[in-house]
Amino acid sequence: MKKIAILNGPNLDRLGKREPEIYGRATLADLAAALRAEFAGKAELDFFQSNHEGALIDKIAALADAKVDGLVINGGAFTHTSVALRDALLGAHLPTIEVHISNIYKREEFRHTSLTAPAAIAVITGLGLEGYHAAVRFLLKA
Ligand code: CA2
Repeated sequence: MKKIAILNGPNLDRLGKREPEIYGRATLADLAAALRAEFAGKAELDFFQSNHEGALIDKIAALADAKVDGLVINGGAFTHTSVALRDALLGAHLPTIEVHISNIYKREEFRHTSLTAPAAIAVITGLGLEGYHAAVRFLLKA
């Protein structure tokens, strides 16, 4: 069975608890439950969330060492700021899909740049939590 990691960056632990008009009402636990339900028996899913840049980087290195089959990452605001996260992803050489719940291109100018996107096969932005499902589906076929 393929192993797929799902990484979420800063403040995504607040999902469903604030700003429902942008991010919806489902929590990160709801997302994990929905993904586990869809991919039961099809993929081994490893969920990780951190508000700390270094913790995300350490996790990416560990996933690279473990040679997981795919990575879905929502780097949150680090997407727009972190050269270190980009370097970690480029160095990991893992099939990666970048996901954003909101459409970053409909929002403030500073969200229009993703430093991490060049490390990804594709970016899914604006499909809500469905983006994570689509990303895992793609990685299982890839
Ligand atoms: O749309 C996305 O998924 C983002 O990656 C979310 C980040 C934002 O900085 C990116 O530009 C786009 C923010 C995550 C904050 O999530 C919250 C969720 C609920 C309540 C408060 C924050």
